[in-house]
Amino acid sequence: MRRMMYEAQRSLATPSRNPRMAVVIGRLLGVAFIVCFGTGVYSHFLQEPLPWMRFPTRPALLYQFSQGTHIVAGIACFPLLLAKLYIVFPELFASPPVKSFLHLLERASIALFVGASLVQITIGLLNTYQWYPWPFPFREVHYALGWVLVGLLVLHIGIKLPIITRFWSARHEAEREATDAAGATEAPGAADAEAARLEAVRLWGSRRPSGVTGRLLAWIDATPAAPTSVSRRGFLTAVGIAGAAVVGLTAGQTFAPLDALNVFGPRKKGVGQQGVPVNRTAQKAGVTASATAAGWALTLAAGGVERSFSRAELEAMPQTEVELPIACVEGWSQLAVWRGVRLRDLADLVDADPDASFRLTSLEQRGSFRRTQMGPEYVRDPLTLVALELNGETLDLQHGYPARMIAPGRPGVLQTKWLSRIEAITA
Ligand code: HEM
Ligand SMILES: Nc1nc2c(c(=O)[nH]1)N[C@H]1C(S)=C(S)[C@@H](COP(=O)(O)O)O[C@H]1N2
Ligand SMILES: [Mo]
Repeated sequence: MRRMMYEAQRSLATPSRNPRMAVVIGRLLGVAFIVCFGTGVYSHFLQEPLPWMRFPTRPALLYQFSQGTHIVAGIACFPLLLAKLYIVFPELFASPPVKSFLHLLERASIALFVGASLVQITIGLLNTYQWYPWPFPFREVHYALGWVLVGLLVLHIGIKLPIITRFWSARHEAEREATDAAGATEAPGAADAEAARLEAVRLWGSRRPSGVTGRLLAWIDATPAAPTSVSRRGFLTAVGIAGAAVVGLTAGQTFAPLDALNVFGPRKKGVGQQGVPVNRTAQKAGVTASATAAGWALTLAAGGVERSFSRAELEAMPQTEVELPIACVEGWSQLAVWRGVRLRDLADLVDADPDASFRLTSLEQRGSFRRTQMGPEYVRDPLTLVALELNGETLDLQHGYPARMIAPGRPGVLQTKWLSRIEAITA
């Protein structure tokens, strides 16, 4: 059995499978996880604020940027995680499998870490395609796993600290070179490594790239003259190309300059009524009749005061034009020009408390976005509008006609369409 495990490890040995490569990729993966966690938690609290929480309303593109970054970093996790698993795969066959109780705990925590990571990035990605082939609620599970992963990441870094410091501290440079040299001659599978190297030379050539890339590779590969360097370089190049491809071919759904390359992103800029993608249609929301009814009016309520406004009355009030994005939690976003009545003007007409939060209710009868909440920082912001027009035309039914909310720095889910009632919440 022991022999079999050893043989398995031996046959899997290749130059790119070494602790330093594990650290290099692991570091990038750690950064991507932390970026995902930070932007994810921000998105979470925007949607479910604790009572005392207030959020910045500038830059107006903040959420577009933070959630776009979440999806980009999340997508980059795919090639990085696969690369990392590739590198450490032979560890699966380590023998003896368990050396001590502590070692058992270490291996169990890593198994959990790998499993949870794969689930997290898979459900995240499928969510951006609005595909939910699982029986649990996405947001709750994705949120909980976010905390689990950060906990396991800290634990993992703690456990691996000896390896990490050995390969990153300049003070241990000499020691590192010594272990490398020993590893090159004594490691099991050295012959296989040599074969892999020759194959890599055939595939990638032995020329070293110039410029920044060359210097970066030289830095990563502390032994540039060593025969194994080419294959390591080839591996990193492959991971780099895979990462650039998956990110480059989707990031355009958020970051406009990359739009032309947006091949796999679930949404495309400019496609949809009035040049803006539509998330939930009026038909699906079941509001076609109520939204086009002649008697529609928007009701504002605060304290005991309640006033209703027809669309004509809203159109007769002072109008403001703003440029703000719809920035969906799913990662796509689209900048657009909106025109309508400032929410704070309407709030003043019903003498709402300046510190009051508002509750927005849609004509929609069911659905989780039928009711949303807005803190005073958004209510009082001069860019927050009850929008009546989009890109120079009457707001399309699909975009929330007769009136929808648009505010700076908020997730798309909170930009309530087909408004029917806006009320101040008294604490
Ligand atoms: C380690 C990696 C990741 C971590 C730690 C993470 C963490 C989070 C957290 C904490 C949230 C907030 C959930 C909430 O609102 O309650 C979130 C939201 C989200 N994440 Fe991730 N995430 C990761 C990877 C990904 C990936 C790979 C994707 C997709 C490519 C993704 C897509 C999303 C989406 C679409 C949301 C918005 C959910 C919603 O509000 O409906 N995430 N993420
Ligand atoms: N009433 C209502 N408003 C809604 C939604 C909804 O389902 N119902 N979807 C939200 C989501 S998730 C997004 S991203 C934006 C999309 O706006 P658009 O369809 O005009 O682009 O509307 C938001 N407003
Ligand atoms: Mo959305």
